[in-house]
Amino acid sequence: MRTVPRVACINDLSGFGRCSLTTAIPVLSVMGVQACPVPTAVLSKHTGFPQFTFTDLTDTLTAYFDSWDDLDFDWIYAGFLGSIGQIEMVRAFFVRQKQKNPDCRILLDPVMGDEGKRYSTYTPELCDAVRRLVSSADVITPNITEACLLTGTEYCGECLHMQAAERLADSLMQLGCGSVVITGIVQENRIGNLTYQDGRASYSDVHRTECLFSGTGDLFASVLCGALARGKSLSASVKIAGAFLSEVTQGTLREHTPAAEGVLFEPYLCRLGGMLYEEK
Ligand code: PXL
Repeated sequence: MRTVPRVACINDLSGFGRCSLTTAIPVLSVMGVQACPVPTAVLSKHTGFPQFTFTDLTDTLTAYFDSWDDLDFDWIYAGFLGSIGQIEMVRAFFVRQKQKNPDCRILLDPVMGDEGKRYSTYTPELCDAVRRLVSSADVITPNITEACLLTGTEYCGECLHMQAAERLADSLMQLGCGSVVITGIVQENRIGNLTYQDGRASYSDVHRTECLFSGTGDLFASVLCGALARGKSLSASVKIAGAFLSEVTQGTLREHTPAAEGVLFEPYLCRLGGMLYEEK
């Protein structure tokens, strides 16, 4: 393993709203991981705002990936994808990188929606293409909405019995990924993540804040990716990400930050390096 692990971060760049690359890059850096961005689209604000500009960068991606042919990565972390063509290019990049480095691992956060709704840019065709991409991933981190969209399951809210969550995780595994983390499962005043790996499910939860901030899933996946790239196990990485999310969302609530502006993670970033050493 490199002293500083190298991660290709395939995601959009949203100028305002703390999500995708503006979350992944600082989080990975502070965790001692080199973040190498592949911007899939440039937005002035994320799509949760009433108006924003959206520039799709699909046409730039082939040359971008080609120029990385002399590089190899320890992890690839892919999130928001803007078009079907782009998903095919990302899949080709996965294949090429795995050929170059069989130890290269892929974390796919299938960013498609939240609270039972698809994001406005996510057409059903785009969801189908993401479903196909899941088969190439080692770890996927859907929230409940995304898990339902991927498996064709009816969405019945964020409260999920463990048996239903395990069934959902099982259906996701059928899509061909290595392991599954279903995020944001609500049980009364707790919120947790179900990890499904090697045929076994485990669950860890934390105190829940009432407000749902944009970009929470991106922050979770970024911390998870940082911990995994630093050699932590999947279950330890999920606990680190869950504990960090709990701390920052409580802090964000105290500041009365508008939910669309995202999780106020900046004051807490410096804690992340230390958390790697606390969780075995
Ligand atoms: O946080 C997920 C996300 C990522 N990228 C863009 C988004 C969103 C959620 O709204 O709009 C552009």
